[in-house]
Amino acid sequence: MRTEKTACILCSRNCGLEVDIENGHLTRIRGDKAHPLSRGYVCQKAARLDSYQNNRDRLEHPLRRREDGSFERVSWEAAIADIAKRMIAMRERHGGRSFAFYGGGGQGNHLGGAYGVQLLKAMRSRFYYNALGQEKTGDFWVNGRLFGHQTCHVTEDVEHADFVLIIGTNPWQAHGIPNARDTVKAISKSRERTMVVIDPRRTETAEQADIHLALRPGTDAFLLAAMLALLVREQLVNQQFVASHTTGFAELEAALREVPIEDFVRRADVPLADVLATVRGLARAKAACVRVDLGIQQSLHSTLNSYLEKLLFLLTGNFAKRGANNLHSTLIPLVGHSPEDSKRNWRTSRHKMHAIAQIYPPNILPDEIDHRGEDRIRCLFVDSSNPIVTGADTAAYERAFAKLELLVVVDVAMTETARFAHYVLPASSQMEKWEATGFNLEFPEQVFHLRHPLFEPKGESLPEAEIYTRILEEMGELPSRFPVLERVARLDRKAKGTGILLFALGFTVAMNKSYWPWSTWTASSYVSSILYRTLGPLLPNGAAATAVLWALVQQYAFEHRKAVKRAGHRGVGLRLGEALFQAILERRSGTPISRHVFEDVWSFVRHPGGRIHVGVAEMLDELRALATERDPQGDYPFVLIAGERRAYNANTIFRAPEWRRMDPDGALRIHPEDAKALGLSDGMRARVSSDRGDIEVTVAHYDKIRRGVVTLPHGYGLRYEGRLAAGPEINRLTSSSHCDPQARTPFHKFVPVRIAKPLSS
Ligand SMILES: Nc1nc2c(c(=O)[nH]1)N[C@H]1C(S)=C(S)[C@@H](COP(=O)(O)OP(=O)(O)OC[C@H]3O[C@@H](n4cnc5c(=O)[nH]c(N)nc54)[C@H](O)[C@@H]3O)O[C@H]1N2
Ligand SMILES: Nc1nc2c(c(=O)[nH]1)N[C@H]1C(S)=C(S)[C@@H](COP(=O)(O)OP(=O)(O)OC[C@H]3O[C@@H](n4cnc5c(=O)[nH]c(N)nc54)[C@H](O)[C@@H]3O)O[C@H]1N2
Ligand code: SF4
Ligand SMILES: [Mo]
Repeated sequence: MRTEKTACILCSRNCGLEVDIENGHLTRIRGDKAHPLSRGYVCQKAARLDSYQNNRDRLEHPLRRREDGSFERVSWEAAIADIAKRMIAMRERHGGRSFAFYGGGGQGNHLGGAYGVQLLKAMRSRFYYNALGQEKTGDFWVNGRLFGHQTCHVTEDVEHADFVLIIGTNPWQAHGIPNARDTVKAISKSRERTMVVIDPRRTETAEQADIHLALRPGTDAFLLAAMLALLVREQLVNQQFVASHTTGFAELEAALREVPIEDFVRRADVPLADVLATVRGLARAKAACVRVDLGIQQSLHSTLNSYLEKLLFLLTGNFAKRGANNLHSTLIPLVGHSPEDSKRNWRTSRHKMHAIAQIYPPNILPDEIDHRGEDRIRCLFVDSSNPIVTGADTAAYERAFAKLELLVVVDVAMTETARFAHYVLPASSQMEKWEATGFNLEFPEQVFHLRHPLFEPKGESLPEAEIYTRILEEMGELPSRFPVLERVARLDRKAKGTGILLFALGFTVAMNKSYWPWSTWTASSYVSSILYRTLGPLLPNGAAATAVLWALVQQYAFEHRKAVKRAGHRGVGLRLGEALFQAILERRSGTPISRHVFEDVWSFVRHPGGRIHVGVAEMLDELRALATERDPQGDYPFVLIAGERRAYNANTIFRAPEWRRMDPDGALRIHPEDAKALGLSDGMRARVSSDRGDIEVTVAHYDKIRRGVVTLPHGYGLRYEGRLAAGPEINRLTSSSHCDPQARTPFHKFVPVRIAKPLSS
């Protein structure tokens, strides 16, 4: 038995863990008290992580699909030779627009993506799809307008706020904020602090709130607009903040003055007195912040919601201070910036959709593959993602993926998506390789946790760094040796970092471009793989795949020198980066990498002059159009919230059904009165139908929801060992066209459905 440090990979919090390991299994898992962020915190899901590492769907060998749909084992050499040959042929015949890359990272793994996305360059393509494009791109688009760059990301200092407004998220189950349950409990217990929750459901979080605005689903835009209009009417706008830090307030104010407040509040069906109390509390708090998630991002008016939500903290001056909302610095840049008018921002063939934050929305992908035009996606890589289950409209995905000329899936397990692949390439699990995430979304202090391998790789599996570098080499995009860089790197490591300057200079000259693959499009700069092959082999303990981090750390230390030093790292120039890199490599419980001051937030605003542009024309148009909007439910009697986070779901990361301690069927939650009217008793089966499809579910009576609204969980409907396990395949009900006009994010939290007894009964 040995004890090791690592982190949980099930959600963006990546809590630090201390694990006991015996005979290839994680036998005991507890929170790591030495982790600077989570400080020993974990939720119930982490205890079962062994089910990720050891389950019968794990891949151990490269597989090739036969004509009859079954898979045969092939060697790495054969797989990579054939894949590279077909990719080159595809590029020559159909050009870069025939290729797309999907994923490249999940809740716990972002190092691999730095290697995977290089394939886009090799194929001369820009079509990068990612699950973020079905939840957060509307938010990123708004950030671009407000703050000048789509990489400006807002965080919320919930732990230090006196007033917390939680909209469309349930941190009790979904987390997303530091040590969520402790944090929620602490606010709830304190007399001085206030928590308001806007959610149609009385969630565990809402139950602890001072005010719960249980609105009608999909009416957030109305409610938030009314709240902003109340700020204006009640003269609660922080005029000083607005005058010194923003532009465009006059247009915004004019639009807000037209909002029929009482009408909109009625539409949301919440008590006006509670809305007023919320608005006053927000404006008068010493420090307030707003925390949001899918409840507004995957619902009607997604992008508009993201705009209005941000105006709540901006117009009250709750920005760039402790306990408020802030921008933060970024070590691993998960997203980029995509101006709509740039020629580099390719339009897709069918939907003419552009990228936001360098991400195309998964919603349009089936259509971009499945059409007769010459200009279509024919070749796709999917890495760390399972779109057949998680994308809107599963049937459309199945039809489209069956038409691909080459689909390669890189995963740790035989997923639903992998079943459609021509080649399935086995990645080593996140416990068998060096890994980390870029979910360092805190401000002012940031912690980065590099995890070391706990187990030997299963079978012939390889880390992504090796898989993609081999493909690039086979394609002839990368030479197999870099004699000069290798020499410099060797010198550097021998001299324990004294030659780092040389290496850095040599490298920068060689690359002559910014470091990160997402931000550069020069076909020559395969930065990640070159570092992997030159610096990588010299790093201790087989940490070759972390080589790409070295460049990112150097860049981070250069950009945020003072903040890095405040976190306790020492050194001048490139040596500061080197010191930070060493600390990250050595420390097993995570490394504090920076401590900012609140003033820094203003340097993260990218509009010239550092002003926030609060009057976003497109959004003001959409805001004005609300007044005449008709009820979107049509003649479907129920609204389904498709994809709730519950105690035992974690995207599609866990495959073995036995990992769930409760709710094995992922039941349909329905108000008892609604159920009674339909003759559905608790535990009975029912049929749920939308305009896309029908599924059968198990009924659970649930009185914490409005009548007319039902919910189903996310992350079920998987196959295990080839057989469909229990639980709803929710995306057989969802539609890709029921989506936000700006960002194309799907309205999963507002799916009109019918419910009935199953046909068989
Ligand atoms: N247990 C668990 N935790 C997870 C995950 C998981 O799979 N399982 N996944 C992780 C991921 S990838 C993400 S993105 C986050 C998502 O985290 P959340 O967004 O918090 O999760 P959801 O449960 O999808 O939706 C949040 C809430 O939105 C509410 N809601 C539904 N419709 C509306 C509406 O119209 N208006 C408002 N205001 N609220 C509405 C729902 O009732 C729900 O309580 O969770 C992360 N954490
Ligand atoms: N209807 C509906 N649909 C939804 C949602 C919803 O609320 N409602 N939520 C959406 C949201 S917010 C999200 S984020 C998406 C998530 O959906 P996806 O982006 O598809 O991600 P995951 O389900 O997390 O799939 C992760 C995959 O990565 C694999 N994996 C794990 N570790 C590694 C590794 O080290 N290397 C490689 N190569 N692979 C690995 C796992 O086996 C799994 O197949 O689902 C979305 N879909
Ligand atoms: S799933 Fe739970 S333990 Fe794991 S990172 Fe998220 S909050 Fe932490
Ligand atoms: Mo997500």
